[in-house]
Amino acid sequence: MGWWDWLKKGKVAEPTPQLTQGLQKSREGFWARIRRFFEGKKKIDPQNREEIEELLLAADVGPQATEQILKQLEESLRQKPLTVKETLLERLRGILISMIDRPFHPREGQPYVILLVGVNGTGKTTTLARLAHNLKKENKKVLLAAADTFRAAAVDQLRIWAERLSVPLVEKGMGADPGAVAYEAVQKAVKEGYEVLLIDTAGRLHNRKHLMDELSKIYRVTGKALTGAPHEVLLVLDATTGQNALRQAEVFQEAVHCTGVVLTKLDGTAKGGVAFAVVQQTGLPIRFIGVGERAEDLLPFSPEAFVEGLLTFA
Ligand SMILES: Nc1nc2c(ncn2[C@@H]2O[C@H](COP(=O)(O)OP(=O)(O)OP(=O)(O)O)[C@@H](O)[C@H]2O)c(=O)[nH]1
Ligand SMILES: [Mg+2]
Repeated sequence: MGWWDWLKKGKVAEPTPQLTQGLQKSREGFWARIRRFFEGKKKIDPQNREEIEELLLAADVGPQATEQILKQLEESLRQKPLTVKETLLERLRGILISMIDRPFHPREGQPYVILLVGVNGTGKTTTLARLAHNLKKENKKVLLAAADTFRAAAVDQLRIWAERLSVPLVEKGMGADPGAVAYEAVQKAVKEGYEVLLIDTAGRLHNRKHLMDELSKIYRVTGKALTGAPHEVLLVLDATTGQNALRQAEVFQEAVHCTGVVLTKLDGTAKGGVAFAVVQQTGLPIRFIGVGERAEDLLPFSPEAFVEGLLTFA
């Protein structure tokens, strides 16, 4: 299945070796403890309930998602007791999968406009370049826009990517009005028949209010240039920041209508449970995950493959 299909339809992707490798730290870290604990258990009692809670919290699942998992486990056992062969691990697996399996509502649009937002350093520009790379491989006509005009280095970084990928870039240099960059890029994409427009944005400005005002302006301006745009607003979160990512999500969701999450740097954490907390809190589907430094380390997200990557030893 191609990247374009994934973007437009959100069909479930297959597990890949990159995923298995990228989740190694988590699988061998906090999730190995969870797996060992659950595979030996047949029931939940007050004492091991507390232990389960501690294990999930330690893996960054967060208090609300942890409580939800525990409640669902208890409910599941009430409704259907474990068979002789089953252990709590199988039940946990199913609950975790359904928890992060959020529906994605595809939207129509040409050009298909994708806005990337998130605090500085989470991986917006890298994700944008990786998306461009994969879509270009499928012969899609891709345009980039440098709406992070706060730092000169941000525009330079995107220009380097654009050259490397042989993808055109709309830029107006450092200090330019990011709204104007976005507007111009959408107009160009419409006029010249681009299929995808990827807009990079700043992760840091003088202060948070300023950043949020700027993002909502980019969002509005994009919609003015093309009705229905942006079709996708990807909130990029760094998995290694754990529960901080949740606070960021809250702030960004107030400023713009996010449609999905990109969870990056999963290779850099032994916890990985933040995925459950993020989906539980934001209600957004995870669309892509970053599991390494290489271009091929951005992956379409599959709930089944993700949970397998955390809990299954080959
Ligand atoms: N290990 C690892 N590193 C990643 C991943 N995704 C991004 N990075 C790295 O994270 C760093 C920051 O990425 P950027 O794409 O520049 O982040 P940004 O959100 O654009 O940051 P600002 O432009 O400062 O707002 C880079 O060194 C990337 O290589 C990932 O999945 N795994
Ligand atoms: Mg950037």
